Parts: sequence; structure tokens; C-alpha cells
Amino acid sequence: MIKLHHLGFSRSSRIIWLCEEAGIDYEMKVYHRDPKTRRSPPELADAHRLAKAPTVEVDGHTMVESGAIIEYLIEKHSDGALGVAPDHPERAKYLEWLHFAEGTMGMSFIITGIAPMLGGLPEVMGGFLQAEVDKLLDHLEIELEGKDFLVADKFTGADINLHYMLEGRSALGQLENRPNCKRYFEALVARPGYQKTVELGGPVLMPRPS
Ligand SMILES: N[C@@H](CCC(=O)N[C@@H](CS)C(=O)NCC(=O)O)C(=O)O
Repeated sequence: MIKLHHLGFSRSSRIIWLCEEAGIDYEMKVYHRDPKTRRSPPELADAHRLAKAPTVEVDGHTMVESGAIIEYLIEKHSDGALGVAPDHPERAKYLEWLHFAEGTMGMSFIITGIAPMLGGLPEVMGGFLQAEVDKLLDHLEIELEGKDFLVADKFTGADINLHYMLEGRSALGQLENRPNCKRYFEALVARPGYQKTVELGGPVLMPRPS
């Protein structure tokens, strides 16, 4: 059985969601963010020195990095239904989207997402990063035209990994003028697997200042 170290209000919700939808057996240890610094608590460093979420103990290895964890768990610990097989015509696209969330999207989405809670960004930097966010959301908007899921006409690990980035954008109202992104996001959060994730792991996003 795998062990998930889950931090409240964090990306490790992805792994709860994956395990619930893929039928992967797991146990979970829950940690809470420091209310002042909003960082993970020191106990999480006992699991892995980075004290990051998600951290997963699997097959004798303590693993970090959501995309890699999702890819590995689907390949090795599920029937593969949430993955895209190596010989599938959309395999390359699947891997691209699976890693796009933390790769290309990560920096601008996360910094602009947490900035309002940490005193904001200088104007030039804020503008620079928001332009990047807009470009990437516009790319996603085109990609989702006429589609319910990112790849292979089915719900996959790529949708789970990407969803986290859209939570912040939805909270900031940045999906409102992008109908495909909005429709896609709303369908993801309506899934019973996602609802169960929130029930077990709590809300995905940190509460925002009003
Ligand atoms: N790229 C990594 C990012 C991991 C990460 O930064 N996780 C955040 C939670 S959303 C975290 O652990 N923050 C607490 C801290 O670093 O103190 C992944 O996708 O797993």
C-alpha cells in the first residue's frame, strides 16, 4: 500500500483524487500549514527533506513531484485506465499535458495565485506574469474546443494535474471569459471523485483575503 503525506490546501489533493478514481489502495497522513508563514510544518520533513506536498512512499522510495507520482502510480499501481498507453496515438500529447501544469504553467500561475495573500507583486512583475498566465489560458481555451478532456477522449492523470492550476484561476475570476476552460473546470469539480477528495483532504485552495 502507498502512503500519501497530504498537506491541507495543497497539490497533494491530486493524489487523493487519483487514488480515489483509479482504485489505488492508500493510507494518508495529514499535515497542516503554519498559519503565519503558510509553509508546511517541520514534521513533513521527517517524510522527505523538502517537506513538500505531495510526498508519497511507494515501492521503497519516498517520491516527490506530482506529475511523476501520477505517472508512476497509474503505470505501476492501477489498471492503467487513467493513463494513455505507450502505443496510443495521443501518448505524446498525454505526457505533454500531464507535465504542462507543473512545467510551463507552474511559475506564473502559482506566483500570481499566492501573491494576493502575501502582500501583492510589484506592478511590472505582476504585469509580466499575468501576461504569461493569459497566454497559457488562451492556449488551453483553444485546446479544449469541442472536448471534455485534455487527451484521448477520457479523464486521465493529465486532467487531475492540470485541475489544480485552474482552481486559483477560477477563484480569481479568470475563467469567466474563457468558456471552454470554465466548462472543463466545472465538469472536473463536479466529478464524484473530486467531491470525495475534498471530503477527505479538505479544500484545495488556501482561503483568500476578502
Ligand atoms: N512541483 C511540485 C511542487 C510541490 C509544492 O511546492 N507543494 C507545495 C504545496 S501546494 C508545498 O509543499 N508547499 C509547502 C512548502 O513548501 O512549505 C509538485 O507538483 O509536486
